[in-house]
Amino acid sequence: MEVRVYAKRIELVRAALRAKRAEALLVTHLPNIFYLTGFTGDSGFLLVEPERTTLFTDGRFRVQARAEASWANLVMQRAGLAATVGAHIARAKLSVAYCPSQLSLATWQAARHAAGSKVRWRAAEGIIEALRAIKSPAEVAAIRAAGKVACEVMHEVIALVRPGVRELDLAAEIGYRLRRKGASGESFEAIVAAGPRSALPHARPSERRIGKNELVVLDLGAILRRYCSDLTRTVFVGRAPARVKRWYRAVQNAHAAACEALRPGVRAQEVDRAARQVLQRNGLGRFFVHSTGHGLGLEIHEAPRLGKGQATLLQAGSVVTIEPGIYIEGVGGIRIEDDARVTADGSELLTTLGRDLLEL
Ligand SMILES: [Mn+2]
Repeated sequence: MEVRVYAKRIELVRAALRAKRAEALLVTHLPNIFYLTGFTGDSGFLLVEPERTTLFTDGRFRVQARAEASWANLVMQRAGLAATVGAHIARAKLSVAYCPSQLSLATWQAARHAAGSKVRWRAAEGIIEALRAIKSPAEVAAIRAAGKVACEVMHEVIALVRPGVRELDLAAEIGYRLRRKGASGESFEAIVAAGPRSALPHARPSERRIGKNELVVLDLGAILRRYCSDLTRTVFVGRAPARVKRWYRAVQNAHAAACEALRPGVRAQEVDRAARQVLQRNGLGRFFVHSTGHGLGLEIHEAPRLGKGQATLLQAGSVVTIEPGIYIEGVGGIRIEDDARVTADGSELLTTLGRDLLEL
């Protein structure tokens, strides 16, 4: 990414800081540090100051930090990262905003101790997350590419689903095939859950072998150019009985209703409600135990959240999952999940793999 991309993001942070009446922002969450600088090291803090941006890291990342964020003021940690940052803040005499949910108590105490009693700290959640919620065209392109890889692997792995195959075997195929197609890794540990285990929304793949006449939920995602995708399909091994077809159609209709509701200017909770109402009308409301979707980007779960009570107004440029599902204990589960972009006047699906029920 070009330097001016980071410069622009940092200017937006400074504008948000002025509104919060703080002079600097301490950034401790690595995806946020990457978003503002391009630094990919796995240890570091960032301080956005009025006239400069200071990146704190240790000797392991000196060369990398110079290469990735040569424009930043680079400070190598001495005693510890938090103490180094605190001492820097004390010298600069700044009032500092920080994000409590992204700071351990130990780090917070060490930084505050080193900064001394004169520094004014202001808790401020979500400043960078609000910026990250609106994707640039380049970010959307990366998520779209990650979604394409996910769709290709889903298509291939569905062809491997048959009685006798272990969930773990399919999960291993998913990880391998994602990487072979250029992913740097999986957005999360893939879910392969068959039979009654498909009723666990976040089942971990097990030794269990897929049987005949079972639902199988596959949930996977690729990380490409550091951006995540997230895709779920549910298939049936054998000929699906009428009730499974009915359930599947309800989830499919809930998915379509949520996609239809997804547009700029609506509240996030309205998209959730659109999906929930379809399932409720089909008598399945109580089996929908999670929210309809979540933002995704540098992280697999980020703003905005599409759930009950989420009053955020959706804006063009957000990328979210749409993933209604039902989970019937002892029987099985069905989830259909795609990634969608909020456009100027509606939404567009970034993952396009077919979503009709496959009977294998
Ligand atoms: Mn998801």
